[in-house]
Amino acid sequence: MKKLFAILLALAMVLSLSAIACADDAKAGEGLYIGVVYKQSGNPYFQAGVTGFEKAAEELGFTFEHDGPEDGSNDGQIRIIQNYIDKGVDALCVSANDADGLVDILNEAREEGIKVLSWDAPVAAEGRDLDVEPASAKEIGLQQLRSIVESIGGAGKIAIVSAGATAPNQNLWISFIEEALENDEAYKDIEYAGVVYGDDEYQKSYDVTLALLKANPDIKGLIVPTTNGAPAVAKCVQDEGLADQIKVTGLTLASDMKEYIMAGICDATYLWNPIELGYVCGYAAVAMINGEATGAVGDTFTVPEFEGLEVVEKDDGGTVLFLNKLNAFTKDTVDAWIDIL
Ligand code: RAM
Repeated sequence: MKKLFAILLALAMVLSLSAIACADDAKAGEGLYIGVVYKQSGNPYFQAGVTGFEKAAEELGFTFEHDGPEDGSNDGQIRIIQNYIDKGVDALCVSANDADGLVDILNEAREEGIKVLSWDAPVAAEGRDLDVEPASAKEIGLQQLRSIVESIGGAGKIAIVSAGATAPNQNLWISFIEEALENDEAYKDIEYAGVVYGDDEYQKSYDVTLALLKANPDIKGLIVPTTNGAPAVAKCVQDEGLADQIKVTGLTLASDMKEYIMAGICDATYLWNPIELGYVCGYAAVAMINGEATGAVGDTFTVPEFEGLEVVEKDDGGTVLFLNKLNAFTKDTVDAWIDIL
């Protein structure tokens, strides 16, 4: 009897140990379904972001769909989000074309229990649970300003060629650039010609740059805080034979800009790694669906190879998770990045 009891006990221990092992093997995102929305389809920057979500999905076991409107419109994003709500997603990860334009539809989603995260371009605070950003908007904006001012030798006229007029991320970066231009003594010799919008379309960015240069023949520097706009702007400068007179900086893919960096039109351009942005957002979404985090200040996320991911307050009244990795692409560093971005 004692022997039988011992055998049964041993069996029970083996079974419970294997149950623990199985539980360990179960992936945190198994059975979860996420809808990823970006500003526009066909933009390589967002394709890189999707690669990051794919990596997170492989590791965590969730499934996801991704989509963005062809025309970069708010209405197009509303249609995509409605479709995801109808399909029963557990979380939405949205890069917004208009911070306020998605608040109503996203709050409808939240009422149905869907977690709402913005990534890349923030949704207004009242329409999201958490914003995931590459770095502080102030730092991203000022890095580009410091860079162009250095490139043009500290004095002269500059302008900005941005994405869409309502783009929440570009508008924030620009607001910090404009604030510094107005208030910081370091920029007293900089004349500012304002912003034109290329709507994240190559041809439109080229055309508005051409018009800007015709209207301001004395421009010395251009800031282009959009990956779609930057190569078009640099090409325009090159085509106009102005490579010796005008410097360009901005937020760019390395592969798009190598040619213009090597030609000396850009001393440096910048970008975080959008693959990492999608990757971290995928991890954050799963943790929030599983109730391990709500997106409140102080929440932390465990993501392989990332440290110190802690939610902080954002000055729009919501909360944000920063990756804090901004890379510079120069003659010396661009080659290390062109196969990645
Ligand atoms: C474009 C988009 C995106 C922005 C990058 C820098 O691809 O406007 O939102 O983050 O540029």
